[in-house]
Amino acid sequence: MTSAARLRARMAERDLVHIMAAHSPLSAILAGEAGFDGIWASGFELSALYGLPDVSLISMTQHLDMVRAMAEHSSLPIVADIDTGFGNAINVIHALKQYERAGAAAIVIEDKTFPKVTSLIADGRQDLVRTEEFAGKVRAAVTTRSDPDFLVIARTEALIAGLGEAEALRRAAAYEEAGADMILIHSKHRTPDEVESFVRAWDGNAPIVIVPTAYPQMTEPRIRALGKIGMVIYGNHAIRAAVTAMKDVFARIRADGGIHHIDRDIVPVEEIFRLQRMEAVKEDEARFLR
Ligand code: SPV
Ligand code: MG
Repeated sequence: MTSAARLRARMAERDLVHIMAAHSPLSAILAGEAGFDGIWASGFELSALYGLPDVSLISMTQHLDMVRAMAEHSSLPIVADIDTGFGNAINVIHALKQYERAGAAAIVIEDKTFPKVTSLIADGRQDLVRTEEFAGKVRAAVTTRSDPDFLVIARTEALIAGLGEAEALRRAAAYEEAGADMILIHSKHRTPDEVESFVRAWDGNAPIVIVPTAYPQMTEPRIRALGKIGMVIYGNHAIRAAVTAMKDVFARIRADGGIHHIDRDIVPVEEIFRLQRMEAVKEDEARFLR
């Protein structure tokens, strides 16, 4: 069973799948152990990991290498955030083949111009490509996939760009018509009302994907009550958790003048050995080292 088939099966058995951001094989492993249904190979998180803003600076190769590494270490399906698809429909054709081979289960492409600007930044430059142009990119992706289960998720940034609900609905309908399996609607409103209004007005068949980073009040019971939403992505909580923990631990070591207090508050090194599967190395040593 391909990872795309596993994601489809999970979606069929649950009304809502929850997908956690990851930026490394280690964070992907932890997301798996926490019980999430899949991994969001977030462009924002990987950019931040490299100390870069999320403005199309990370190359496809860098992102793809990370997707491949995560797929090797986690059995969770990967939803790959490929931003604008690295160019036009021709670039999308190339990208789709690469992500399919890398072991991803889905790609999300967004209707912004390349280079894009991260969505949640205040007063960001948010230019969208023409609806017809983006529908062509979606069609290119859908036509290119060799695994029929591989999901093509079309993301409209119409609300992020301030173009309003009617434009968001018009674009979403055009992308579904072009073959998108799901529609990701993104919003940076601090309350769920913008997204809730879109979801209520959506009369397409494609299930909706949301990324409620800006409006965390949108809990899973509230999402379920709304209906039509098949996937929730927790977009940047792995990198924010890592930053929170490192800042706290680094500051305490400086303040304490040593590692003597912090030691009992962080995981023991044995926990890292477990995550690295050192046990398997020991077993192989016993079997094969002569
Ligand atoms: C990402 O995590 O890279 C996303 C979500 O695309 S957001 O940063 O909110 O646009
Ligand atoms: Mg992104």
